[in-house]
Parts: sequence; structure tokens; C-alpha cells
Amino acid sequence: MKLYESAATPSCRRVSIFLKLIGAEVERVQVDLKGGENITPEFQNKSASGTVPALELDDGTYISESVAICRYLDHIVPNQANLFGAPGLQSAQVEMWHRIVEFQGLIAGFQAFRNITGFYSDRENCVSEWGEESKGRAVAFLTKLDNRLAHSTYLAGDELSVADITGFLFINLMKGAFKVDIDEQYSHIQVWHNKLGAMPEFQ
Ligand SMILES: N[C@@H](CCC(=O)N[C@@H](CS)C(=O)NCC(=O)O)C(=O)O
Repeated sequence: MKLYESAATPSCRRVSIFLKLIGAEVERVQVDLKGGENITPEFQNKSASGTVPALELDDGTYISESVAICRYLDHIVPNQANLFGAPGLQSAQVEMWHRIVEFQGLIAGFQAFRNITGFYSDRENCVSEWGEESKGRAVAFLTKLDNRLAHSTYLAGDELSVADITGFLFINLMKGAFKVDIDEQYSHIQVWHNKLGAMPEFQ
């Protein structure tokens, strides 16, 4: 197996953290996003979404989308991490919080980053107003996240799950790209984020 990635990006870090938590490792191939390597026909043939990460299996099959990759790895690597939750209520709660944090947090953050910085202006029309609106939505979501974490140790309940990985990367984006002061304003996010950040798998 080979993982095509751009190691520092949130979507690739999601798979890296997941791999560490299930105690596995795979061969890596770095893809130069800024240089446009992922928009070449060669890479587009590998990744259905045209983005990193993409996992190449030994039989030549490719899986793109970080959550799909995590699900596959969880299936093939025997582990007790239970990051997608036990079948039934727990997995439904993991799925619910994962989708909430992804759709309302991370995707808004991505849209803000892409449209404000123009990082991918060689391949898409960047609309700064949409970037600012998305940033506002991502910031507004922090209140919902903080309220949830006031009542729950982890996002989906008492156990660490894939939703926490995504939430952690969303907060890193808000702190890193937009200098949002989490520590001052969102005390429950701060406690949870510090706890995850102290785990070796999240570093
Ligand atoms: N939903 C996708 C998002 C993947 C994604 O947006 N990857 C970014 C890096 S974080 C990328 O490859 N960007 C290059 C581009 O948009 O051209 C996933 O979870 O894998």
C-alpha cells in the first residue's frame, strides 16, 4: 500500500493521526500541491476526488477521501481503537458528530482559507467575500463546539473517535490560519484540544 499525501495538510494529517491511533504505518509518497502535481492527469487518474490523500492498494485500486481511507484502514488493521464507534448507537453518534464538525466546521474553514488566501488561485476562482463569509460561519460554529464539549469529554461521548481527529484539525486551522484565540474565549474547546495535543498520536 502507498499513501499519496501532502503531509502537513489537514486532510492528510487526519489519516496520519488515525494510522497512529490504530497502530499502523504505510509507505508515503509526497505530492506537491502548490506546484500543481495533484491536478496533473496522472494524479487525477489515481484520486477520484483529485485531492490528497489517496491510498493505492497493492492490486492498483485507489481510494481517495480521507474518511473513506480511514474506514478502509480500520477494516484491514486489527485494532481496539474503536474510532468509528461500536455498531448501533455509538457509531451513529460518532457519524453524527463527525458530519457536524466536518460540514459546519472544517469545510467552512477550508473555504475560508482557499478563498481568502487565494492559495489555489491557479486552479479555481477565489471569491474573497465567500472566504470572509465562510470564516464567519466557521467562527460561529466554535460556540456550538464549545457547548458540546462543556457536556461531553469527547465529541461523540466518553470515548475518543474519528470526530475528535477532525475537530482537532479544524481548531488547528482556526488557530493557525486565522489566529482565532481559542484559549481566551472557548474554555471547553481549550481543555479538550490541549488533552488531544498532549497525546503522541496527535503530534
Ligand atoms: N474531502 C477531502 C478533502 C481533501 C482536500 O481538500 N485535500 C486538500 C489538502 S487538505 C487538497 O488536496 N487540495 C488540493 C486542491 O484542492 O487542488 C478529504 O477528506 O480527503
